[in-house]
Amino acid sequence: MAGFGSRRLSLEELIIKLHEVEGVKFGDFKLKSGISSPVYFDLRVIISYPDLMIEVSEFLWDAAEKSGSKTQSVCGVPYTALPLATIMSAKHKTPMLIRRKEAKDYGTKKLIEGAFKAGDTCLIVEDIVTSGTSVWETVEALSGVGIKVTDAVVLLDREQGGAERLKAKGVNLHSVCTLSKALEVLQGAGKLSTDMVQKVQDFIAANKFSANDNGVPKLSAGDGQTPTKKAKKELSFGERAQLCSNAVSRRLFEVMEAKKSNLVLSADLTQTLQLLQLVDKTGPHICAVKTHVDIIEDFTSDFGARLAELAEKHNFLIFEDRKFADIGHTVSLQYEGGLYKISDWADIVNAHTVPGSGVVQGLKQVGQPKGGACLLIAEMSSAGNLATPDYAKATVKMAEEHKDFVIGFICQSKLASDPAFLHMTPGVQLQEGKDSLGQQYLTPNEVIAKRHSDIIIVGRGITKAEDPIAVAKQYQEAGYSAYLSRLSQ
Ligand code: 5BU
Repeated sequence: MAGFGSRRLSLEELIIKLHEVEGVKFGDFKLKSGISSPVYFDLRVIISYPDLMIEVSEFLWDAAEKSGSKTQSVCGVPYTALPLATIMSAKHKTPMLIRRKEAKDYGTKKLIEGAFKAGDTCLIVEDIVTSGTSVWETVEALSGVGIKVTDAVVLLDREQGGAERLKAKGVNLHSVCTLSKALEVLQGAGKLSTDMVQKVQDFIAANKFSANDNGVPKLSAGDGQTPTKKAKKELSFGERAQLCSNAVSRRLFEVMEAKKSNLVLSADLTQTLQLLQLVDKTGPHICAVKTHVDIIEDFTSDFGARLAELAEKHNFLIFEDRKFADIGHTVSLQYEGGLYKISDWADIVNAHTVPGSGVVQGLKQVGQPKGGACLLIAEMSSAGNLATPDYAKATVKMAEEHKDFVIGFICQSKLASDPAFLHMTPGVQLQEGKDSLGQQYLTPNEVIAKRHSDIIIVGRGITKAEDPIAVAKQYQEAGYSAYLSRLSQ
């Protein structure tokens, strides 16, 4: 294989070659965001030049090595960097991981392909960094399954603040080349006028990304060549998705935004067929279904798979309301095994915090490698419950200490300020009231607009309705419009 392993190009020659194949272009380009840029990078073209790809991969490997970072695996940010990471992996006998981007594959719960275990380290490989968003999304996907990422390597850093933003999140970015260096080389080689160099420098200076107040970068989605807008006071679900370091919470926020639903159906039915039929019919209106698998009288081992099929069909998540409440060892067995094998099919479970943080550690050990996540029960809806404000406060602290696995709370109002945490509230009906066994109901508007929770959990309000589909739609609209009214305040 020509050029494999034997470096022929200097960095200067590499830059000129990339310019020749139009991997970098100068002129007047309209970016996806609508703004005009004098410089445009499209490194996808290098797959047509195998020798150049090998050169680029070797430069990337060297940059990582020079930084002294040690890693057990490499993972390319999809898609341009995938072949680059593949070459690095093969040439340097370092295992590779692949991050799946397609949402529809979520149902299989395999967001990361390859052999790994929690605690493994991985080096991220990327072609260009602007805001750092794409690198960060890959870090999140990896950390969601327990893989540690401290370093990323990039061919070209556009010097628009991406490196600083990633640094603030604990990721060191090592670049083969900066945009300034590329300009300098191309100008020196007579490929670029002084005028154009100035134009590009002005553009970059005017379009820098900056870390937000608490030092955490506010990363925007999109083509990565667009600067973020100023942070709003109340973030939307879509914006909060970008701040999640856990893949499950990110996905739930994305589903809520896409389906305009912050309704969780509590499908408390005791017959499988009846339950699945209700979920299928109300599926378009919900962001998640909540189950109590131990109330199902005719449970069979394909229950989880059948529910997961509906989850994929209607794009919602599955939450098993198991309320784990024992020592870590016991809950890990309850979560993974027994009749129900909850960890095989539930995206989300929940736990009482009365046993202490061992309950979270036990669940995390089982759930994290499978892409599961957990909510902590901070408050309850039932009359006379013993969850005091201090208990709720201690629960928030426990969640903060396990942010890689705990994604939020079951509560009666917003408890934590971190926008990545989800707040879900049961005990909701269209009218306030109570049942005969201590359940207490608040309205969607009270819960979402006044108490600033994010999600309403509704059971009998829907399951006992004459027309559950129409009523589910009503709850969806009530919950989401309360959220929109809060956003516009
Ligand atoms: P309902 O039919 O909307 O009352 O059902 C509420 C559901 O939420 C039901 O499955 C309860 O087990 C669950 N729940 C609750 O009602 N209150 C709580 O504090 C917690 C869970 Br935690």
